[in-house]
Amino acid sequence: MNEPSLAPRVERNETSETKPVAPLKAAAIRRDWTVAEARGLYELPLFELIDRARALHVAHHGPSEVQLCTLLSVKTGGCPEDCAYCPQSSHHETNVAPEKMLDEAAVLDAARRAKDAGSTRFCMGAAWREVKDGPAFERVLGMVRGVKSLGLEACCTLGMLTPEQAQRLKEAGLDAYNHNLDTSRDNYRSIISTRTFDERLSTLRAVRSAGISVCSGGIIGMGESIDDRCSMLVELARLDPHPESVPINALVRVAGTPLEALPPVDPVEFVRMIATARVMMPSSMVRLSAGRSELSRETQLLCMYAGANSIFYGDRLLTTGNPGCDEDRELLKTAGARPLAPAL
Ligand code: SAM
Ligand code: DTB
Ligand code: SF4
Repeated sequence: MNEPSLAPRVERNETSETKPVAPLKAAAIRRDWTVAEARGLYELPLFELIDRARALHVAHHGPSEVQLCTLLSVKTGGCPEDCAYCPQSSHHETNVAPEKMLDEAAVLDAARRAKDAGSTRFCMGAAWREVKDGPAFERVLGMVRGVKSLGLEACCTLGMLTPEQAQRLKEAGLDAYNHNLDTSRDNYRSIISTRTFDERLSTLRAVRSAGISVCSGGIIGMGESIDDRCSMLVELARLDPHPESVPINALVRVAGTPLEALPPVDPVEFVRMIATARVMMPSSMVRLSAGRSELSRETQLLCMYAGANSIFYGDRLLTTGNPGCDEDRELLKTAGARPLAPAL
C-alpha cells in the first residue's frame, strides 16, 4: 500500500525563508479520530465534504481507477448466526435455502468467468459463524490456490478465524480477508446477538498478524444513528494500519429478515458515508458495495468522485442481485474510468 513518507518536506516561501511543511499524505493519516470529529466531517456542507474527500482521494489514488471485485457464495445459507440483515441466517425465513458447499471446479469456473469479464479480485463467501478445521476448510484452501493460479487476487469471507487458520490461508496465497464490523460497538447487540464486537476485532488481528490484507467495513440503513455510523468509522480508522479495503454497504432489504421493512438509504447519505470514510482513511480502497442496484448511475458516479474506488462486479453479490457487467462497463466508460490493475 502507499503508506506515506514521514520525512518532512521543506518548502521555500517568497522571502526565501524555509519552513517545514507536513506532507499532505502524512498529515492525512490519523488513527485517533473522535466520533465528534467524524460527525463534524459527515455533517459538513455536502460540497465541502466532497471537496475534502476528493483532494485526499487524488493525493492517494489514481483519480479514475476503479477496482473490480467479483463475489461468489461458496457455501450458502443455514448460518447459525442471527445477523438481522442477513438472508442466510437460519434464524430468519427467507427465500435463501441452505445449499451444499460448492466444489473446487465450480468455483474455478466462476473465477475464470470473472477474470474474462475483467475482474481482478475474486472473493469467496461462506455462511459460517467460524471456520472449522477439516475437509471444508481444506477445500477452501484448494479454492484459494486455484484462484491464485488464475492470476487473480484472492479474498475470502468465512466468519471467525483463529491465528493458525489465518496462517494457513496466507500460505495458500490468500491476499485479503473480509470481516466487517458492520455497525458501531453500541449498536452491535441490536443487530447481532450470537457474537460480540470484540470477537470481530480479534479475527481482524489474526488476519493482520498472518500478513493478509484486511477488508473491513459495514452497512448503513439498519436504523442506526449518524453517531453509530461515525463510531464505526472511528473503530475502523483505529486499526493499525487502516484496513486496506473498507466496504460500505447499503442494507439490501430482504423479505423475511427483521429489517425488511426499513426505509431505503437516502443516496446522499451514502455519498456522505463514503466521503467521510475517504477523509478518515485516505489510503484505503473504499468500496461502494451492496446496494448499488437501487442507486442511479449519477449517484454511483458521485460516490466514486467522493472517494469510492472499488465495486463488486458481476450480476450477483452473495445471494442478492447487483448491476450486470455490461451495465457497469458502460458506467465506467461514461466516466472515462478505468479498471484498476491487480496488485499481485
Ligand atoms: N459469514 C461471514 C461473516 O459474517 O463475516 C461472511 C459472509 S457475510 C454474508 C459478509 C458480509 O455481508 C456481512 O458482514 C455484511 O456486512 C454483508 N451483508 C450480509 N447481508 C447483507 C445485506 N442484506 N445487506 C448488506 N450487506 C449485507
Ligand atoms: C461486503 O462488505 N459486502 C459483500 C461482501 N463484503 C462479502 C456481501 C454483500 C452481501 C449482500 C447480501 C447478499 O447478497 O446476500
Ligand atoms: Fe451468517 Fe455472515 Fe450472514 Fe451473519 S452475515 S448470518 S455470520 S452469513
